[in-house]
Amino acid sequence: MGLTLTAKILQQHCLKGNLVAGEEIAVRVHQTLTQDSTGTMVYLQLLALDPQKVQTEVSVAYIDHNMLQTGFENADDHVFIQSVAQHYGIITSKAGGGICHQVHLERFAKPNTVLIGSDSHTPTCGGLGALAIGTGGLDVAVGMAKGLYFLKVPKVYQIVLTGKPSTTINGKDIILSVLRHISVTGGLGHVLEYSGDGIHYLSVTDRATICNMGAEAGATTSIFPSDQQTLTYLTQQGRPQDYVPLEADKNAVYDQTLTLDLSTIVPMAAKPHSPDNVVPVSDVAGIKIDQVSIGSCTNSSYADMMKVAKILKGRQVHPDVSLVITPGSANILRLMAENGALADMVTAGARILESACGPCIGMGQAPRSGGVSLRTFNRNFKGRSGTADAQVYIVSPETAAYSAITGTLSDPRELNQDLRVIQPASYGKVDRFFVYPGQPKVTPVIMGPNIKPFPLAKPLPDTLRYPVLLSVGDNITTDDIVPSHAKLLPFRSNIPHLATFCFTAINSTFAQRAADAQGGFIIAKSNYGQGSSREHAALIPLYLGIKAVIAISFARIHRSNLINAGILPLVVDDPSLIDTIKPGDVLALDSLQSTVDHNGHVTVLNETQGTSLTCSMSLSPREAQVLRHGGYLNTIKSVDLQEIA
Ligand code: MIC
Ligand code: SF4
Repeated sequence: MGLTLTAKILQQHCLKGNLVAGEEIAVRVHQTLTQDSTGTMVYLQLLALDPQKVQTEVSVAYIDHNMLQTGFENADDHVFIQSVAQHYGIITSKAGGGICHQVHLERFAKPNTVLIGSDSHTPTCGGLGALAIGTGGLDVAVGMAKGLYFLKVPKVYQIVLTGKPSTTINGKDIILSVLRHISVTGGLGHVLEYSGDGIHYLSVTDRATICNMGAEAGATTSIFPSDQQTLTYLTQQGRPQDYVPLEADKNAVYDQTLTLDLSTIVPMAAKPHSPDNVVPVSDVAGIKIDQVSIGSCTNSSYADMMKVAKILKGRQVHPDVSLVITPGSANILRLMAENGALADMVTAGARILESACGPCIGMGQAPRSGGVSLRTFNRNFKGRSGTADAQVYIVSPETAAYSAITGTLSDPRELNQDLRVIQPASYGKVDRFFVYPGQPKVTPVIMGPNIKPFPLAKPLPDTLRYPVLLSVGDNITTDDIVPSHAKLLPFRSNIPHLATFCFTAINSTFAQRAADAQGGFIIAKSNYGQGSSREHAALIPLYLGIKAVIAISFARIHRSNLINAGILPLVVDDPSLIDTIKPGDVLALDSLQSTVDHNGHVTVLNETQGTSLTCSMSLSPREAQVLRHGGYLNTIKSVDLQEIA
């Protein structure tokens, strides 16, 4: 039986375990990336692990999320991250260098390597054949300290792309079409692996856009083969030596297959408030818009920027529209300045932002009340833009730029313009935003007053008896659990402060009630914890005394974050019973230690209703140990990782 591309990479880099779907293995980690909003926590954890130096080939600490410096907090965090990076042999990409995933693709990612990152869009680098996985911060800290990562062997979902896309089609329209088919849960437990004749028409950056938004399908990661397009890109980036050819065996066997004919794909839009709420742009054309925002790690490549510049050149942004553009890296911004694209944008009336996440993470550019915003980003969850009642549509840069001119949501095919971009033979580079590390353990760690210790759980007790503090529905995002915007991002290194905002958009009294109750449970439905990798969505409930989340299912990264923090992720065996548990009910869980050790079923006795149900956790032996010890960090301190793998 032939091997999938995913299996080939996992097999080569597997350190321990069997390549059987669902079983946990340990893999060698070649590269890690962090960004600043999750990074402060990662580096506090790395300090707790205190290796001599990082055990990876390349580790990069990007500063790209928390860019507003309206007080000392973000600036302190940046200095802290850079100082820890220097301390342990990590490269820093300073503020202004660009968005982590775009810069990593340009400068560091390599085919046939394992990259983990403390950001859910780390799979972007799957666009050039890396197995790139978004994880919680503690997993990245362990990856740096020990050079390994534990994951459940995913199933492989083959996505066959046939046919040739038209020139107005962006990778974004392709991944939106995939999401339309498989929804925000369709990738759970799978790697989305692309193949077929159509992939040869897709550049590495289009592929990166597609891999980036595989995160929105809940996939473990997404990956393209490494082929001529990969070699071309790496050559343009000045590192052809990093190329290795890589593809699945012809007779590889997949768990599922979806075939898409690229010649039939049309411009697509994800309507409010979910990335899988996808329709052709023509179905929603004519909606009056207030704001257009182009950029983010999904669509800020050189080619995307040049297509936007082509559309804007000689035209004018509609008087009722605010158009903001965020190039993905300092190098792209430099190229645009040199070739005149920047002038075309500004002349048309575009606002240019620095190379960073910016509006995508709510760092400014919140739309007006009830405003309609078109964004080339990857997530349009309610309220994420910073305006609770804004209507956010996710579209391609082509659709966004054309709509900015017309003032309404418009189909870029009407332009009838050749949007092909001639790539430079060499992209050149801007190196000055990188700070390369010197001798490890020489630079002192600098910690400002906003940086507070993170909470640690206690070893698992044998019984838990607490009230239900909150009951929520399907697809609760980590943005719902811990909101993220310009006012709160400065407190990512201050769990006690951030805790007061936990679940505020859903239930304004939760944080106070949890603090008063000194222990409790959360009840949820399907796909609890989708979206961001922020481990704050586990650490803050831990800080507030949450002992277990009982749900129908969990998103992958969040489930790991709960276990890493020492919170039980209980999956109800009969989903129809989840509604029998009401807020305020007192639940009792017994014999937890032996149940966790034997990966058995937990009986949840609802003392208030006089009913009971059972739950399971599908724990690997390592995860069971982690829960027993009260979290990953406590475990590593007392047990040798190699032994528990
Ligand atoms: C996001 O896009 O939601 C973020 C902000 O990049 C997060 C990380 C975070 O919450 O800091 C992610 O995707 O993991
Ligand atoms: Fe940054 Fe947005 Fe990408 Fe997250 S999705 S890494 S906030 S650009």
